[in-house]
Amino acid sequence: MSGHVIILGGDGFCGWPTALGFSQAGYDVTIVDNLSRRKIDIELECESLTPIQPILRRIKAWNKLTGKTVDYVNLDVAVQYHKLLTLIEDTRPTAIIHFAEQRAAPYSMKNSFCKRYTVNNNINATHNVLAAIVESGVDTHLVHLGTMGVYGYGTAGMPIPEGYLKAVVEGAEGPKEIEILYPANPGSVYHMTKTQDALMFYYYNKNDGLRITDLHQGIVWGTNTQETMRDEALINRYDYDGDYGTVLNRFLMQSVIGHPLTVYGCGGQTRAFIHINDTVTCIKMAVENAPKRGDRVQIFNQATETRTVRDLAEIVAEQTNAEVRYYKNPRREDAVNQLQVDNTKFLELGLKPTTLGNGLMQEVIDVAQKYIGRCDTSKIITDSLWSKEMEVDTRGSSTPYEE
Ligand code: NAD
Ligand code: USQ
Repeated sequence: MSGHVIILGGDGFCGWPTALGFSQAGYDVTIVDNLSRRKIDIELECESLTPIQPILRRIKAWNKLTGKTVDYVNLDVAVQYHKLLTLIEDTRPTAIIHFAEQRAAPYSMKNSFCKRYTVNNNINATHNVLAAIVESGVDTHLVHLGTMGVYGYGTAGMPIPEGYLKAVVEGAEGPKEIEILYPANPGSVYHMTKTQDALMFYYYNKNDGLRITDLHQGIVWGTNTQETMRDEALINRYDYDGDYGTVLNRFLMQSVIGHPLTVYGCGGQTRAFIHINDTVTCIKMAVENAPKRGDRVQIFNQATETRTVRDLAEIVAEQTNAEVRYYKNPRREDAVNQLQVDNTKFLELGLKPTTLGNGLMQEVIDVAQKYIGRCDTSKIITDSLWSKEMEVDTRGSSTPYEE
């Protein structure tokens, strides 16, 4: 395996282990990141539970350990178009992996500044990459991290297909089968930007023949991969706060510090999950199975299992004796939904899913235990609300809110 990959957002939670995974596999890697996520830590007065090192120190530690070089370019993909274009022209990458977006749904709903920042950043970043690939003339493969949330989590009565939906429409000459992009149904401003990304991919693929893979990823859990575990200076980010912490990693950290598990509503929300190891594996599979020129946008569902939030809380409580509490849901979402996800494409490529039953929850608990002194408990309860009428619930209840 060889070639050059540019990793946009390579300093982030998914991007950093992906960068090391590709470097380990023999690729030349260039990380692009404007460190905006680290700046949001300062804005929110909250840090990763794990002590992540500055980007150049991380890269130096990797080089010292392995002899491998990873390049780093600080640029804002949403703003510094010409710097991005020059980088693509100079490096002529095999693939560009695009993680460089504001990814927290609660942060995107916090206030109008955060809504506008999320839209400006995410949509301009994606459009700049597309326009720069066209202008450069480089035949590269764009691999984008999208989200399961583009589909909504509606009870479709069938597994959510991989991007495209077969539909029967009433034509002039009777019923006709067509295939359309699965209808977009975003649940936050953040998720809305991902549905816009999908349209931009559709257009640039149709108009310019760009080769694009959109990975509709579920909620990522875990912290470390084989590579980030090799030295403390390589440790990955662990978000636990009410904006950036995702549900399973939050529950695991809460169980360690003795905070009740913060189930929103009745916990009947079903979501799709994937372990960070599988994120890296899937992205490698996507890069190595690029669409050919002329193929439509390739869409994979990048998730390995679905669970309700209540199930997750029960599993964590059973393993750790944590208390489960129910909080008024700060989000506007269905109290209960079913969700089945078709992930045949990655399974056919050989993915062996890491599920909750594989014992890796203990590894996350161990990481949380090690760094628990860094936790600011005042950041656990979210104050990001989906609408003005909602209230922050700091106390919770021992019984679920109505379904
Ligand atoms: P993250 O916030 O940890 O990483 C994103 C990185 O991109 C950060 O390092 C940030 O500084 C950088 N960035 C953001 N905007 C940029 C810009 N304009 N220019 C340059 N760099 C920029 O997020 P993550 O958890 O690693 O998520 C990465 C991608 O995967 C996101 O697009 C997200 O939507 C998607 N995703 C994440 C999850 C998850 O559970 N974490 C699940 C599904 C999809
Ligand atoms: N939830 C709780 N308690 C908590 C935190 C969350 O009950 O303490 C619930 C939420 O209400 C929601 C579910 O858990 O129903 C998932 O929330 P989350 O914060 O773990 O995940 P989400 O907001 O959906 O976003 C995350 C990533 C995002 C990615 C998305 C994939 O931050 O970048 O796109 O997962 S997906 O959910 O499949 O759309």
